[in-house]
Amino acid sequence: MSDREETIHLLADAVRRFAREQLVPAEPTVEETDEIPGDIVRQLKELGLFGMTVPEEYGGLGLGMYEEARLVLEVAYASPVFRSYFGTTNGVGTLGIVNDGTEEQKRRYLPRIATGEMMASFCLTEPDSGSDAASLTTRAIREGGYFVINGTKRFITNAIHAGLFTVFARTAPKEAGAAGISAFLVERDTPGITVAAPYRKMGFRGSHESDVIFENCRVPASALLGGREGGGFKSAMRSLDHARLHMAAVAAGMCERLIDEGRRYAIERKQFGKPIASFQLIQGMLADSQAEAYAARAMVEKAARDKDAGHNVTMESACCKYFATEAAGRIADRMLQIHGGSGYIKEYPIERLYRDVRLLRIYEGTSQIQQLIIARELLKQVGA
Ligand code: COS
Repeated sequence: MSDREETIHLLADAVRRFAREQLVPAEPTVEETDEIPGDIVRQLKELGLFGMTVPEEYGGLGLGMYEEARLVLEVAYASPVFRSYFGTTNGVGTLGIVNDGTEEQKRRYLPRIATGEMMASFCLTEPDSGSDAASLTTRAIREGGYFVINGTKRFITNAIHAGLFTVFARTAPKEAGAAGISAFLVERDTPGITVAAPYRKMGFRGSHESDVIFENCRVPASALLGGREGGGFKSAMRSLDHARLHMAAVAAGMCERLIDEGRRYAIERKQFGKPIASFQLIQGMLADSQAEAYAARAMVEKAARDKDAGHNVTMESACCKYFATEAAGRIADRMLQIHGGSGYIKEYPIERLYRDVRLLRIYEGTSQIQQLIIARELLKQVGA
């Protein structure tokens, strides 16, 4: 094992223990209070998790995709809400800067993001532009050395905590389509930004999503990501390729937890004079789930290694996100079924995890969008 591999191995081990010993026991409190306790946030920072994707020269861990996936698989054993707190920041909230930012932009933001001092949100979705991201209508109009941004962004994760927003806005008329979209790095204290109260959701309590409204929000031209107009859509897609692989790792980590919950209950619970784990119909549900969880994990690890080797993984990350999140949904359903009536009450974690896992098939591109991407890339391979 190289020194680097040894370090990552130790870190993954520390994250594994942290998830199981600290995060899992904190889940009921997070559910009740809708907040992640300050002590846990402090420990997430100490582990360096806010800086996973930030290169070492800017104070982050500078992880490759495989290394990132390893940590995410461990942390996602606990409620996905914990991951959401730092993972969105240094996922879609930061990847645009890492991939496309100017040197000045990297120096200004990445060190603070890496320590968790500054959180970052990704503002792409709008009330009338979700899956069809290229149809967004937020405008950024150049006025001398400034751009004036107007528009509403929807479902923005961590907006109430964020110090920085990556905002996608149209700098060219609608007819220019995706090529007319630019990205801006907008600081929270810029006049003209309103962050609405967080939504009340089906699950994911402890993670906060809000509308962010930009009204005549004037930002200097230096806020333009990469200093270049028109590159915003491609930058967003590139960030999403990465984030979808990360999300597949979240789903694969959750699969392991869900199976542990189902197995534990199946061993404890007795009916017809025996633990229900001894019944073959229960075993069938466990076996199908384990096979799918293993497949999800193997896919993520393979695609992550391919990405690290420099391959384009647009299709593979869509395959991973699609398969792993759908598998997690099926597994949550089976594990709840194993719990029977007890799965439907709030006493067992499965009821909450079942609600939480539902979101994975929707955000960062629905399953149907992943299908479209997979088919598009497959056809592209033969020039069709
Ligand atoms: N990486 C780099 N460039 C990409 C890309 C990728 N993964 N995907 C598309 N592009 C480029 C294309 O090559 C094209 O550029 P050219 O015109 O120079 O060829 C441009 O971006 C437009 O691509 P396309 O025509 O495929 O865009 P569409 O409008 O058809 O949209 C989908 C494509 C549906 C895939 C996109 O809108 C999408 O991902 N939607 C879901 C959005 C989402 O995930 N939202 C979740 C909330 S954000 S957390």
